[in-house]
Amino acid sequence: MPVKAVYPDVVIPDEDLWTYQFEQKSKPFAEDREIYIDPDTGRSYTWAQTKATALEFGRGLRAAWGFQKGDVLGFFSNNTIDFAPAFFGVLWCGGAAMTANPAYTATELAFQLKDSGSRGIITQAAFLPIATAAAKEAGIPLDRIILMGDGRDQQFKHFTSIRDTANKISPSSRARLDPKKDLAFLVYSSGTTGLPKGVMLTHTNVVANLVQLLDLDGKYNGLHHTGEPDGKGDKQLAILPFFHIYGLTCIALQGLKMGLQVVVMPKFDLERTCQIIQKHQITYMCIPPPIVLALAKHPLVDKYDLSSVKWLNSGAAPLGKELVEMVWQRLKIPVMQGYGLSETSPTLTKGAVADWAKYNGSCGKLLPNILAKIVDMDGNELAQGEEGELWVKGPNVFPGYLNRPELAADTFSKDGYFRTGDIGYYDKKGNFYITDRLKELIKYKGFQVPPAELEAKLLGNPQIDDACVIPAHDRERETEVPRAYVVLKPGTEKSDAKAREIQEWLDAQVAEHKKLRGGVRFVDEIPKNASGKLLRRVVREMARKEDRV
Ligand code: 4UV
Repeated sequence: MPVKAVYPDVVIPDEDLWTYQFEQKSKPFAEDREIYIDPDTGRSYTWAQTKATALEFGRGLRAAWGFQKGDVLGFFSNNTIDFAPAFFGVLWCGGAAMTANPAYTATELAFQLKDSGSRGIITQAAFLPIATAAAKEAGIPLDRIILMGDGRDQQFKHFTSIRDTANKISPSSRARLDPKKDLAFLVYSSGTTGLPKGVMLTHTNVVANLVQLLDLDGKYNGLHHTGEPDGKGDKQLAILPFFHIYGLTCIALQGLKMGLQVVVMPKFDLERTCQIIQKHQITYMCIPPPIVLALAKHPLVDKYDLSSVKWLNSGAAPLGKELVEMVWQRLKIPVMQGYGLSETSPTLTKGAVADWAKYNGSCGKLLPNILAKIVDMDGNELAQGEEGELWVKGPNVFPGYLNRPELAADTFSKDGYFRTGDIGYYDKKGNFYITDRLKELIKYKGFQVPPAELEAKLLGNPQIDDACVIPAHDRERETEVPRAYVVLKPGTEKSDAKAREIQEWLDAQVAEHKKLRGGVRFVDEIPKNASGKLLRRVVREMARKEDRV
């Protein structure tokens, strides 16, 4: 029997995201409540301003470009308070927002623009050199690049000026959507294997995950638009990027729906984080494990008063129990874990704050309406306590990868479960533990690094005969790092200098988070099975031995 969430089911409204966020008859907080706050400039959006700006931008986009239902706009930006008003503008038109990591190279961005069929790009002035190069490569006219954030550029329109044409379009002409079919977001993930693919997230997927999260965070984790520490309600620091599903749903969207304030940081910096926590009296944060590490160990932390923080949620990559204990000893802040994937909008399991110490190491319990099973290699269901692959079913699970129907059979089981590619087990109380990964994905500080992408580049090097990239473990930084095992062409000298040369050659072609921080190792052959399939597990064992994990 599949495992059912211990929390009672919740009702998922059959609504698109705009209706769910902006058109409810009653709302528990005032419309002039500030939601998105820029700590550097003091600029902010209230709930009502977010809606009004999105509406104007949507009307402007439709007037200027004829942007309509089914169209895609590529978001290439780090965090800014303009992010949510801009993507809601896209949703107003009936389009989908595709998000890309602003650390990408032009080629990486162009791939995603082409693959998603993006009609334009919204970015910030600092990213224009890459955005324009990628637009050229993807065949997007340069007048389809618009800006958001504080920077301006003479050549490119800011999204506030595209809004000037809005009056040509009626405010009541919002696109009518089928929430179960129409897409709200296209985020990219390499899934269990291969290159990044467009994860199609429907309006229902995202609305469902918000309803599921709200139930847990409101009832068990004490999040509220009024209350501690000053009666002004909970306030989160958005360190996680909005281009990644964890930041998009669990911060940008959840904050707006619950009336929680979101102080938006453009990019992580430890000292700035501590300053903002102290100044803005931040009450909770969603973060990846390397930031838990910094809070546990970095000397800077002692200079600041972080006592306003009620709890931290760590996710996106594995977290060591010891660090959780260290944060408690040092700061008296409970750390719990959440777990999910881009493909599940994202949250599948989350801890309740009262349980953090008792179930340290667990990623929490299934959110309402989710069914799960742990299976062996043949898909047979395993019992409680037994380790296997985690399969899930629920309203937040995506329908498939964009333009890749041939992947459906590998992505979903015959009985409709999504195969996460993660290995774990659950205990008697329904707490889940993620212990390993079956799929080839590497996570550097929570960011995806698809090994297939790096291997393809390595194989294009004339000095290399074969290559395999696997996750090595960097204890100092509490993260996985990509390491390449390489077979050199006969006669090529194996030396430290050659390893460095290959590493630098590859690093120059990829985004910052994909760099071969785990180094290059030379081997005589890459282990393969009889049909020539790479035996990654064997290579991973080699790395584990070397790293003594
Ligand atoms: O697709 P993605 O990049 O998505 C994420 C999502 C992270 C989330 C989501 C909801 C939360 O509440 C939360 O705390 C974090 O990262 O990568 C998905 C893969 O990341 C690994 C796992 O291999 C997924 O398949 N992963 C995500 N969370 C954890 C994790 C975790 N807590 N422990 C171990 N691995």
